Amino acid sequence: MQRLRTTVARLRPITATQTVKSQSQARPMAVGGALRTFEPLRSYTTSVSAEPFLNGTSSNYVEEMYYAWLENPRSVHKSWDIFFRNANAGVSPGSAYQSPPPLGGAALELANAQAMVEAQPNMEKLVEDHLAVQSLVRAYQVRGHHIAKLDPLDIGVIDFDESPVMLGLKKVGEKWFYGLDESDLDKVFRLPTTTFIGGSESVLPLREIISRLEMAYCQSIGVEFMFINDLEQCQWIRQKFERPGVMQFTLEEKRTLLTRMVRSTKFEEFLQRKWSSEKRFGLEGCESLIPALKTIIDKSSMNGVESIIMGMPHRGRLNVLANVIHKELDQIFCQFDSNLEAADEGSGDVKYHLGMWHRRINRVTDRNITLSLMANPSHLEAVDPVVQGKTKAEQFYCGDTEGKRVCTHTNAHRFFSLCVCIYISVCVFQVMSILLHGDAAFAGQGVVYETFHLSDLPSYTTHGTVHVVVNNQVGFTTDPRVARSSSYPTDVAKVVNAPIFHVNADDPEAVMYVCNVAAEWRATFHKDVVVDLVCYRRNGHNEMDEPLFTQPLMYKQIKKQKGVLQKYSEKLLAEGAVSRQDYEEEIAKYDKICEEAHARSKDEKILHIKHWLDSPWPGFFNVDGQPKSMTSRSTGLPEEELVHIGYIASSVPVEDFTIHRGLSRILKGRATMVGQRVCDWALGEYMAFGSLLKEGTHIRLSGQDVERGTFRI
Ligand SMILES: Cc1ncc(C[n+]2csc(CCOP(=O)(O)OP(=O)(O)O)c2C)c(N)n1
Repeated sequence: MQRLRTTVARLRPITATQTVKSQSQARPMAVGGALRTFEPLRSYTTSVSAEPFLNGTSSNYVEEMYYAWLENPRSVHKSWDIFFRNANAGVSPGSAYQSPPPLGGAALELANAQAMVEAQPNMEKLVEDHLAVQSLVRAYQVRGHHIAKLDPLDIGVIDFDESPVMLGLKKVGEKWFYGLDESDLDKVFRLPTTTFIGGSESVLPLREIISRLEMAYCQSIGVEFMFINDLEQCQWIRQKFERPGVMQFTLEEKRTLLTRMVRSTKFEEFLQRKWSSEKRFGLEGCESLIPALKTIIDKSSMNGVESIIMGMPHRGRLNVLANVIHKELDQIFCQFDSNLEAADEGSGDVKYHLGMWHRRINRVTDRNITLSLMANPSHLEAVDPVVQGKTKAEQFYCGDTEGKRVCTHTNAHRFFSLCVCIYISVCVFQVMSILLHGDAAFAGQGVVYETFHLSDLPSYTTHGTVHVVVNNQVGFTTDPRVARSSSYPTDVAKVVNAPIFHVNADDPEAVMYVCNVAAEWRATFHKDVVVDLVCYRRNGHNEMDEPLFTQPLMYKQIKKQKGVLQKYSEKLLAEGAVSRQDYEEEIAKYDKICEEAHARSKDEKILHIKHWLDSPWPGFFNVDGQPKSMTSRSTGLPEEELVHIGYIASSVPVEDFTIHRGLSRILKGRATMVGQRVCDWALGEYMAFGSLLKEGTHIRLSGQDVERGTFRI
């Protein structure tokens, strides 16, 4: 009812006070008697205002009746059913009304009404067409991603044969699937409240409806979200992708994007030029990953995030270290020098496994941001829960309990802080995580599913992780069709109702758009979200591998493929957004940066592990950069303190609280042990936890049975 009222309220301006226009004039606005119908077929001859029962407050009632009738004609009284059928068929409101059937004469009345309806065959078609348009809109929202142009190679590794049928435009005989046909294209339809394609228009011709749905759902972005069981979240996503003109970028944004693409592409080219026979697990084919991550970081910084913890496997790791985290290039390049000596144990082969920590100013927002890429083992996704654990811990110690900036100070403080600009220090420091994945590993490793299940648990949530999948459509040498049973590698994310934005990685603007939306989603709903970068892998799994052995057709296509930087620069040059000279200067500038860093890297003789840590660990190293000696203080406690903790562990914490008899026995047994100066394993653990708590150290026991204390009593 509430929904109906809202709908009616929105339609009020076009209700009973308007007089009916002639058929040609009236198009495309629906008018008169609140009838949610289609103008070309309406032909009232009397002013609606001439009918007293359609005016004033009764018009609200009529409207509600009408909408209820549209949904289900049997839900209203028969007399209203007849009235609406007649009115919809073009009978004037005065004549459309027929008195309710008297007792005993019902059959006759019904027969009359039926006759009137049958005399107006168009009315049924009207309702059918209207419902068909609603189904069509919904079909695009649900399955538009099946026919979106997601694959830069256009080789269609996913088979969505049934899609055109589902989208309702497949011909079944002379009609399309939902019963519309080409003759309906110029008819005007009222848009349902579940779409935003109209912008400020509430009615559109069918031709325009289809074209706008195609724009929103079937270009470079495929949005998977209709499985989400929250109406507000679905509406939020619809408006982000459906509103006309959402994908527009300023000149400055386009140039920044181009610069980021230059750096991402030229970094890999530089490594290839200098160390052509070294493995580097290059990013070629998914260069837009770098602007994608930078966009998520910029937007999150804008939303108040000050620390971002990231985890990723090997693909593009060096590029992320260089161009996202901003590790010094000479520190990266020196890793390729085989004469480099490890200063400490474990320093070998660090470039794909160790992490990095860096605090700096975000250039777009001018705010501080700390970026940390966690160390990872070779086991691809195994780092995922570790990233979440670190993020949770940082959030705990920063007081970030909700994933958003909460200022806890009073008004007086707020005024003071504004004056002296210390406001950042009194607000909660916000921490978030970003996880990167490979397509095969994302679908194949169970730890991904397990990590998703932690995402909404009160004790584990990190208030939303942005996941980015480098979906190069191959896992080492394995094709998707033999690597997973789901259509997309990302289907696993559906278990937590995370929206999934598939995007063609050869369209950097579309990538930037979805990354902005993903970061906003996290800031708005504090829930996980997935960006699936559909791309390709230009070389083999590593640069030494020959992919033509196992994927000959795919690699024939890849060899013909123009690089994404070339495509995007050509687009901006054609638009006049950038001049050729500026573009070439940008490339030369970055090449110079790389060459200079390369020259400096030759001076590095010793590899220090401290340059590759993902946390600052102040106080861990001495001034020479060496770990301080590992001594630990005595942790013993006086007996009276242990006895005190033991007795606390044997008591009921709340007064007048009745506990289970079995538990009471356990507590008594514990008190006896304390009195006898003996201790079992569980009491020993209790004493350890108690002493830590007593000195103010936070303890978190985590696992399925901690509430019962299965292994503790
Ligand atoms: C847990 C685990 N299983 C298997 C491997 C072996 N392995 C290394 S890379 C790789 C393919 C990964 O493919 P994908 O996730 O698509 O990433 P890509 O290399 O294509 O970027 C495999 C199976 C591994 N390192 N760790």
